[in-house]
Amino acid sequence: MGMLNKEIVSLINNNQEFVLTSHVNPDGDSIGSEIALQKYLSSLGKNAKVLNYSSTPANYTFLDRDNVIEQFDESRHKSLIEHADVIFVLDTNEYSRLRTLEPFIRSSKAKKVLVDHHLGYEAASGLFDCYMVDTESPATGEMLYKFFKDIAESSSKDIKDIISRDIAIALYAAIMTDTGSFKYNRTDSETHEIISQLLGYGISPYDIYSEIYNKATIGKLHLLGRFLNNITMVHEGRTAFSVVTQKDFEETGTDEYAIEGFSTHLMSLETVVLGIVITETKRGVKLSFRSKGNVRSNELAGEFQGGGHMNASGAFIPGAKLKDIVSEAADRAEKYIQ
Ligand SMILES: [Mn+2]
Repeated sequence: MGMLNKEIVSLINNNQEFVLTSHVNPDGDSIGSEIALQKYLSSLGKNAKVLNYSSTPANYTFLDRDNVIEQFDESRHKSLIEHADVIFVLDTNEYSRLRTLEPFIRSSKAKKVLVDHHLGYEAASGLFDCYMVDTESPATGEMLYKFFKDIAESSSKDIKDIISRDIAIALYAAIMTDTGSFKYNRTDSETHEIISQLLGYGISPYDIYSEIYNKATIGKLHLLGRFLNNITMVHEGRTAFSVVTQKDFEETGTDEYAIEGFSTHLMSLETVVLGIVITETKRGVKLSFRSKGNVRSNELAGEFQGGGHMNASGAFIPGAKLKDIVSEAADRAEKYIQ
């Protein structure tokens, strides 16, 4: 397949204590990649702990049947990070997205390994000891698959001696979620070939999809109803935004996690190139931007001290009033959609 990352292989072979982590608000790729790597390391007899800032979202707990993921707690985990031999940071190249783990990981004497597919890793240059980066890859889970495959080939092992059924499920979930169920641009024939190999384990695409996406509550659908009803189109239909208020959350019995995926509906509008989800939280106003093509949503987010990727970004304005932000966001958006 590719070139075996020998540096990472020798770090794995020559060490015993591992810590794995990923970004705040973990997604299917972060949880799936953590589980896959944790299970691989365990199979080699290594001690591998997964520590996350956030708790695991309910729709991904099925990947962690053995409860290996722990929510970071300074008093319990500080010395574990300090004394680890190797720390893997998966699916983000920004230390700040590790939130409260950041200072402990940065000051740990452990070798730090970055495994990620996001743009902007140049900024992390020198902050890790070892890099496995592929910005063309659709998912960290796909990078790990190739890494495992390379290990198998270089040691003349069967891939099934390395990728167990549980690892296959975790990698499948990682790749499925980060490719938008195999529809985003970076989904290519290689992705489908890898998925084909994973399906060889007899795993069920329907069951995995259902575990992750068919978990809505009636409250979430009622909230979605309000969100759809509130969609406003401006700039000749090129920008669409909608607002979710604290009252909406209260009256539908939901919380801020329930808006995940709502932006897809804005982007499904044919004429729209920029979508903005505006959420009133208890501490301020949250803006979530999505865009199509060359519309630089991250620069718009930057105007609100936020950031992200060109087509997906966000910002948080503490203490702001919803009404002010709605008009400001729409006004500032105009110059980005030309
Ligand atoms: Mn990812």
